[in-house]
Formats: sequence, structure tokens, C-alpha cells
Amino acid sequence: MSDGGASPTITGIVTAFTEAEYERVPELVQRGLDEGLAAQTLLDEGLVADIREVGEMFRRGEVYLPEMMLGAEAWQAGMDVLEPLLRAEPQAEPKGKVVIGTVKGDIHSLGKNIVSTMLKTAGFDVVDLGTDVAASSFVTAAVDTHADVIALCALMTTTVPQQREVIEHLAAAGRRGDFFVMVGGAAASQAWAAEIKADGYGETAADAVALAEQRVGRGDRS
Ligand code: B12
Repeated sequence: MSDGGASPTITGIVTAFTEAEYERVPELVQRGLDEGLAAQTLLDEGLVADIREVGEMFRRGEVYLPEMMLGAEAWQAGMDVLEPLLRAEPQAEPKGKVVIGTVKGDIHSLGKNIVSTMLKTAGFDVVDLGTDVAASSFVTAAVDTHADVIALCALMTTTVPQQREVIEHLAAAGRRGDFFVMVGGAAASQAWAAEIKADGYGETAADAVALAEQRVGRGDRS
């Protein structure tokens, strides 16, 4: 996590997560804003880095599921403070349409929600299908809404195969060429994206925006 050289408030947010003082998170995020820190900095260097650290502590057996749940709640409470500042005015002419969701069997929503917010901020029309979304539902939603891009989020090694499932469903429906399929989430990788022949992989929400822009900018919308 990136607390080297960070402001005392960001260091405070880091400590709130690692010391399980979760109730302090929204107040510290607000303090950061009052001190003039950018919402994006508080998100990237504070919240995102910290919830990942909670996940590492969980993996190492240093915290248990209830702490991870409390960490997720604190994350959302901090995000509630930041989100109005990250959200842009809706644009009259959307850049394109993105259908997004977390794949079947996977209820992790925080990263998907950031990607969704950042895409909206960048001017995309976003259809958010939520979490635990069946492959067939992605296909139906993309076809019905005339989407340009399908964004698939998967956080677990047990659920990431569902990203391939969506691509196979598209192919079976004869619609594979109609949509730019991008994959992300902690369980996905560049190599995985290549293996399943996805059109793009992004490590961050900013990558998701860049990929979606690349797609609509190329003018090969179907
Ligand atoms: C918070 C959390 C939870 C919360 C989720 C709350 C919520 N509403 O989302 C709770 C406590 C409910 C939870 C439950 C579980 N969890 Co959990 N969880 C996490 C944790 C700590 C953080 C995830 C997160 O929100 N990260 C922050 C966000 C911002 O990051 P992100 O999702 O990666 O998204 C960023 C990028 O990936 C990218 N991105 C995301 N999506 C997309 C999509 C596209 C297209 C692109 C381009 C980019 C992109 O942009 C985002 C912003 O930059 C992770 C640890 C980790 N390292 O990920 C474990 C983790 C994912 N969980 C894990 C596990 C095991 C579970 C449980 C099975 C635990 C249990 N025993 O019940 C359950 C799963 C239930 C289910 N069926 O899904 C494991 C998975 C291990 C594996 N098999 O791979 C992890 C890795 C923890 C660990 N180290 O063991 N979890």
C-alpha cells in the first residue's frame, strides 16, 4: 500500500483500516477533502490501497470475515463521501454504452462500482447489472440496450472462468463481434484476457475508461 510520503490524513485512513478503527473512515475522508486533497487521490491512495490490505490480512489469517465485512462497509461509507465529487454532470450526448456487472457466483461490488462511476464521469451511458450476474444476462442486456462495451468484473479464482463463459455465450449467439469485451477485477490479468480472447484487460478503473474510449474512438461501433 502507498502510504510512503502521504499526507497525515491519508496515513490516518491507512491506520483506521489496519487497526480496524473503521468508524473513523468517513470522517477522515472528509478531513482530507477539507484539507484540499483531491477526491481521486483519497480514493486511489486511501480507500483502494487500504481495502486491498484488508484482503491481504484476511489471506494471511490476521483478520476474519467479519472484519473484512466491516472493512467493506467502511470503504463504502468513505466512498459515499467521495462519490458526489467524482461524478460529473450527465452529458447530453453519451460517448457510448457500457454494460457492466460482476460475474455469476461473485458478490464483490466495490471495484465494479468505482469502474461504473468513472465510466459515467467520462461520459459513458452505463447499464449496471449488479453482482452475481449470469453469462446469459450479460448477453441479453448488451443486445437489448445496443451496448458498445461489456465490462466483466471477477474477484475470485473460482468465478473468473465466468468471464470466458460470457464470451462463449456471445459466440454461441453469433454476437461476439458486436461488442468490445473487457475484463478486470483482482482475479483477472492480461494473460487471462489473452487466453479467453477478451478484447481488453484493465488493472484499474482508469484503464477501463481508456479501453472504452479506445473502442468508441475507433469508430467501429456495430
Ligand atoms: C471487500 C472484500 C469482500 C467483501 C465484499 C463487499 C462488497 N460489497 O464488495 C465481503 C466481505 C462481502 C467479501 C466476501 C467474500 N470474499 Co472477499 N474480498 C474483499 C477484498 C478485501 C477487497 C475487494 C475490493 O473491494 N477491492 C477494492 C476494489 C476497488 O478493487 P477491485 O475490485 O480489484 O477493483 C479495481 C480493479 O480491479 C479494477 N476493476 C474492477 N473491475 C473491473 C472491470 C474491468 C472491465 C476493468 C477494466 C477493471 C476493473 O478497477 C477497480 C478500481 O481500480 C478482497 C481482497 C482483494 N485483494 O481483492 C477479498 C477477496 C476477493 N475475497 C475473497 C474471498 C475468499 C471471499 C469470500 C469467499 C469469503 C468467505 N469465506 O465467505 C466471500 C465471497 C462471497 C462471494 N460469493 O462473492 C478472496 C478471494 C480469493 C480467491 N479465491 O480468489 C479475496 C482475494 C481475499 C483473500 N486474499 O483471500 N469480500
